[in-house]
Amino acid sequence: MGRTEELIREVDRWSAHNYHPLPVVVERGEGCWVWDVDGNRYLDMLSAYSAVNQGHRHPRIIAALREQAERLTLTSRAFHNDQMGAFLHQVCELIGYTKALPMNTGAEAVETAIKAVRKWGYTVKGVAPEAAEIVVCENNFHGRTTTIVGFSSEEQYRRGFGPFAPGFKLIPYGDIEALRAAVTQNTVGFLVEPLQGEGGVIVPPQGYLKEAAAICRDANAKLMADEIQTGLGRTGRLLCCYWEDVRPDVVMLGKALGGGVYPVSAALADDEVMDVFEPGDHGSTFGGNPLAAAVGRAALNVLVEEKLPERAAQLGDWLMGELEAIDSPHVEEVRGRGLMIGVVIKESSGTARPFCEALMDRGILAKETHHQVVRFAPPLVITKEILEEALVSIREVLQAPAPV
Ligand code: IF1
Repeated sequence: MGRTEELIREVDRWSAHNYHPLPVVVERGEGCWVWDVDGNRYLDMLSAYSAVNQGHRHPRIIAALREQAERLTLTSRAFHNDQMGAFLHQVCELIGYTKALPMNTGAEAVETAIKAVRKWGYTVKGVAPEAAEIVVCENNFHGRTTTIVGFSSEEQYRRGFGPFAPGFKLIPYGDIEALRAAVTQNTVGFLVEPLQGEGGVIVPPQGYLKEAAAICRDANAKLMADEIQTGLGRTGRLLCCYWEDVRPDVVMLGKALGGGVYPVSAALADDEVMDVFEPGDHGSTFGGNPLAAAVGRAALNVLVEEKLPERAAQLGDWLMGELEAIDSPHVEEVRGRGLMIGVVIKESSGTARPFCEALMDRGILAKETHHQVVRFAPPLVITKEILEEALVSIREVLQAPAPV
């Protein structure tokens, strides 16, 4: 038995079976590339679902991790540390909000935003106790906690995990009239991905976010943008909302905020929302720890100094064009923004998974989403030359008979 099979068998034996990974065992990563245990090199076209925007093991981020690890890694928030203030100052100034609350995972940033907006609803807006409502969209993905999957429209994410928290109203994504109709005096927020990732790389109609911001303003409700996957350059702007010049009331960041080396997330808002938190209201053992803060600062520096959002915009436009130009009997649509691209496979050609396996055989790691979509989301440090090389294999796979 080869090393790959041996290691997959060990995972199969000792891990809960909560994923169906591609049959590849990665042991090393650098920039856009990863190597498996048998020494095969692959182009990473998933970037750990946009947590590796800066590339695998970016030297400046690794240096920050190492340096801080030599000094101090964790104190809890029971004491101050010398890194958190500077990190939150940097992220607030970069993204343009007066305060941030640091957490670890994206789901924790979403839960933090939900708690903040609900408490703002009760203490500032004057919503009756326990009556706060947050509007969310069908096909959403905001994480895996029971509160969050409670408002998922994906049956599998909910099955067996109830009962769920009340106070959420589902509407169709991209349908501005549905939002207008859903808002009531008890609405405290509209939680939305500016582009639905897991939902299948769904770009909303032009003007949707702008209209949503206006409806929220008129209803004295908060526009809550989940930029955990779309933010930090992924779609070609620092935030995906900037494509419509929209400044959400609350922004959730995660994934690439940790530079692909450490879980770092945060909820950002202005004082009117953030000041509802009082000492002891909310927190987390690791949230805002010095190692996360040092890594987060380096992750943001790389993002800005290497102009990763601009790269994603330029390379993404070109890549979308190249993918659209492929004459393939299997492609229904190519959609996305920046370097967050989905190639939709026709049902008549089967599902996206076999295409991902065929790409893996050619040294490209991509992941399907929602059965029919091959997602392409390479690290934003990728070059046009590397993408041109990848397109040779992508064309081969998309122009060959449908893989089974
Ligand atoms: C899994 C999906 C992507 C996210 C958005 C919050 C979170 C995520 C927009 C929560 C996380 C990850 C989670 C991971 C796979 C991946 C994923 F397929 F699940 F849906 F990216 F599309 N908001 N997405 O995309 O952040 O708590 O994970 O740090 O759960 O399978 P997290």
